Amino acid sequence: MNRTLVICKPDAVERGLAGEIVARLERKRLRLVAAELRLLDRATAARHYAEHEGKPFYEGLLAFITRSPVMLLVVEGPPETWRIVRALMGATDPADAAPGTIRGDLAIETTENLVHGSDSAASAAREIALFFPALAG
Ligand code: 3AN
Repeated sequence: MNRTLVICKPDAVERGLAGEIVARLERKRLRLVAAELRLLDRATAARHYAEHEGKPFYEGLLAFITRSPVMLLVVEGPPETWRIVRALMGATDPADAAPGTIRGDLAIETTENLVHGSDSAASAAREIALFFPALAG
């Protein structure tokens, strides 16, 4: 089986939508392997978003993701599970996210778009190792 990382971002937890997001993943038949509510520190968030360093939205992104607890999830499913999660999430900009997706149904801003999902198999491995080192390998 294949695993990927999902983050229900601070806006999701603040709005009481973590359960809705978990339910959508479970209804799709993805299996929860790990789930933890955690307040991210800046250093961990910076490692997670290293690819965005230097972009105009980088500081705001770090401030947002560390402002209140996130719900970290590892989910398991068939090969390329990360692609299944990305399809459920919808496009990064909620204006482009199709109805029926998490962002298409529940988000209205690119900055506060509820959810993160690994964007490749390599990212999934890196992010699982970052947030759940005991599951790495
Ligand atoms: P995704 O979350 O769909 O994987 P990424 O990895 O490109 O998208 O971006 C990570 C996060 O950075 C987004 N979820 C969003 O919060 C923020 N972000 C990306 N692009 C922009 C942008 N043009 N303006 C503001 N925030 C952005």
